[in-house]
Amino acid sequence: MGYRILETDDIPAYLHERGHWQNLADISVREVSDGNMNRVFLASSADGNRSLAVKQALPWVRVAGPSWPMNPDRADAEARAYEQIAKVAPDKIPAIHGYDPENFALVMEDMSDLEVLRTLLNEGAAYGPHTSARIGELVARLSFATSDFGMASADRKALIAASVSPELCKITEDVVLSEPYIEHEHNHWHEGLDDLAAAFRADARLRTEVADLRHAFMTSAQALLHGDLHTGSIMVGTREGTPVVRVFDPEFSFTGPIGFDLGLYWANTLVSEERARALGTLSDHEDQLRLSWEAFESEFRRLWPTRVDTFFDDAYLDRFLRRVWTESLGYAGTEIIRRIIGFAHLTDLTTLPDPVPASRRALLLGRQLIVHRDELTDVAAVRAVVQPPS
Ligand code: SR1
Ligand code: MG
Repeated sequence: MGYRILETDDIPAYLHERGHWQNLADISVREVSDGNMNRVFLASSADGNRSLAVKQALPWVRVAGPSWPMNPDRADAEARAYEQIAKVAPDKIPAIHGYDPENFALVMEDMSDLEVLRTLLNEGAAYGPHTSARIGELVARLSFATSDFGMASADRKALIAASVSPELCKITEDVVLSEPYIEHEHNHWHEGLDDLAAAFRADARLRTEVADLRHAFMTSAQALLHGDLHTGSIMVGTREGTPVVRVFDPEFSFTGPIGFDLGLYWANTLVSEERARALGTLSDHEDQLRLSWEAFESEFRRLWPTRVDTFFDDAYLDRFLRRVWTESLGYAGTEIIRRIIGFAHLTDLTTLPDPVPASRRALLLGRQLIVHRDELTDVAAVRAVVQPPS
């Protein structure tokens, strides 16, 4: 039949055809699309005992419409990423019930009993002790398993080839790693930020450092990444008294620098911290970079003895982790900056009564993280940049 764009009314028959739902009499469907790229529908039974989510990639960027075409085969990358993550951290992603490559649609667990982390944080909630640790652990497990430490060389080459994702990588190369530093129609910002946006475009040092990070993004196939690990790609909650953390939306997945995943998460925690500081609701925000890094590092070190290639010795592990740390800081800086003067802004800042003071702080922090990343050798040094001693 070929690819067709699913509408709300199509979902019952679609789920039936695909063998996911027998009795269509008791099904109701609503669209809950929220992200920038795709459509999501939730189907549930009248008695509330059964529900499924259907996510479909459109042939364009959802928030931009048909004027920004985008190959829907990005859903293939998402399905492949879920497969890889399921091997090492099945408890940290939604259950996937099926992938339909013809329609670029995933049928998956309904997570509407959980909350998007960004939404909770914007409402004033704390992170709690588990979230960032689980994220650090997930990045360590996925990246170790899909690196040259966790896979035989030939298998790795096959993974790299299978994970090539030119269109989605180009989005990141553009909207995160170049456009904010040049004149571009995608860029916009709050009027109180004109001077900083202009200063960043004229900042040769900043631009060269971003070029370095951009080139590493393009060439450094260290491991399979989630590729868009911000707080809107994470759901949290409690099930049967147990804290639950689920990462979703890995459509930007490809083999790239591990620091890109950690850096995106850090950027979003740091921006949430600026929001909380502006509103006087600061709680455990300041701890999140440390918690996620410590969990990442200890899990990566725990896995190290299982590496498949022992020419990589313990001294090399230290060097490698140092590189990941430094690049994570740089990517955190680029993510902060693009979310304020580039494309796809963050509600953390845009919904503040006055977004300007917190946005200015965040922009300057982003620049520091990029330009001084080599000198920021530990968490304390980073914290001193986030909150300079008064
Ligand atoms: C055109 S897409 C803009 C952003 O939305 C996605 O969630 C990624 O963060 C991307 O950079
Ligand atoms: Mg997304």
